[in-house]
Amino acid sequence: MNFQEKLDELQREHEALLTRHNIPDESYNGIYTRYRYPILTAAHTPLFWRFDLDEHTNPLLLERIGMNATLNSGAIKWQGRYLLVVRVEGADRKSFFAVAESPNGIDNFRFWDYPITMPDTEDPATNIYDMRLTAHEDGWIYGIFCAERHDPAAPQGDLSSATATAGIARTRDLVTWERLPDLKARSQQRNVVLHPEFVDGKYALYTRPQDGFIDAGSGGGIGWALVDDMTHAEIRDEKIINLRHYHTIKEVKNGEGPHPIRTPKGWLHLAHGVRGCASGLRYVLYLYMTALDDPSRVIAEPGGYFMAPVGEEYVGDVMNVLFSNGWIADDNGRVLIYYASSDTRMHVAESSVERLVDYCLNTPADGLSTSASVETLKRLIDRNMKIMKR
Ligand code: M1P
Repeated sequence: MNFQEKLDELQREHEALLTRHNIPDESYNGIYTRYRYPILTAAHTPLFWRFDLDEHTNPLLLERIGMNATLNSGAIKWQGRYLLVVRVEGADRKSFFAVAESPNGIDNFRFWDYPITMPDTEDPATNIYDMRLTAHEDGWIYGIFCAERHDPAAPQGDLSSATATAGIARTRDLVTWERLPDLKARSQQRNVVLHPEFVDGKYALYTRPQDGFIDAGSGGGIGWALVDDMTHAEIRDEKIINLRHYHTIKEVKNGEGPHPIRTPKGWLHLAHGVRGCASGLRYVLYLYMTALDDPSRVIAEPGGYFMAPVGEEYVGDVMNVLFSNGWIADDNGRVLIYYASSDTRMHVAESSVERLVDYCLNTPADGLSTSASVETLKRLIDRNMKIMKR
């Protein structure tokens, strides 16, 4: 095959992948429906990001810049378009942000031509990732993400210790971004999310204080802090609003996903919980709700996970991980949940505000022991026995 024939073939295959129709999965729980095909993989990135298309400089048509993964994506419905700010990870292990757009939120995602140019602060980060998008009532779209740097306190020769800080930027068009100073906080921070409305006249942040880069340690759980000014955001007071507990899906750590959705019955939150097991850390997704008049007050939390890896979702760069930092609530109540599996690829699941609120308000809470779980189960069986005997 000559250069042009091979290129034509690559383009045909790429186009077929990008335009593949997605199909709802058949398994049923009434709560959500997964879609069968990943919506974004490394192979979805444009060929013109990966190949030098000039036959003179690349006569063998070699891939020049490898892409490794498309994962933890922020999401927003903007001007009627479904947009993801995708964490794309290159073969060089550097993550960057790039917008992918779909006409329906389910399939046909296509990357915009250029990745996002995110300005640096005076202290440039080595790696940035996991953006949460918030169209705030102040008129800006904010992106808060993890800015990772080599730990200046690491012993000489230790090239893996790092620090996590919340980087902050804002935009009006998702093309041009104004970088604001990183969040000032006493501890390291990841999974920081901006609430979409002012609370007591202030910006409200969901936080995740952590002792180290990986270890949440004494952090306690998902935190809450009010901030006067996003152009100089500083956490002075932080309280933990969603705690971790022994022998639960979030005993090791947890973190807020995307910003919560306002519903008539309260703020609907999506988060991830982490536990340890013999094969390493296991990341699952869970939901909880907070009060409309006080988004920091938990009013419902179903026991257990909402979504956990299934099938190929178990397998990837970091196994046994589901992670979500993006969802979109349509005006008709449909909710599209965008999640990554095993730090490798992006998926979508569909639900509705009605179903998710019902799930939150009517799923039994975690009783925190085997005997409590068995009593909860027996109560449901008792009620169902009466129905079945009618
Ligand atoms: O590898 C799983 C996840 O690990 C981290 O999650 P957390 O912030 O809860 O510690 C992040 O690095 C995340 O990007 C990654 O998906």
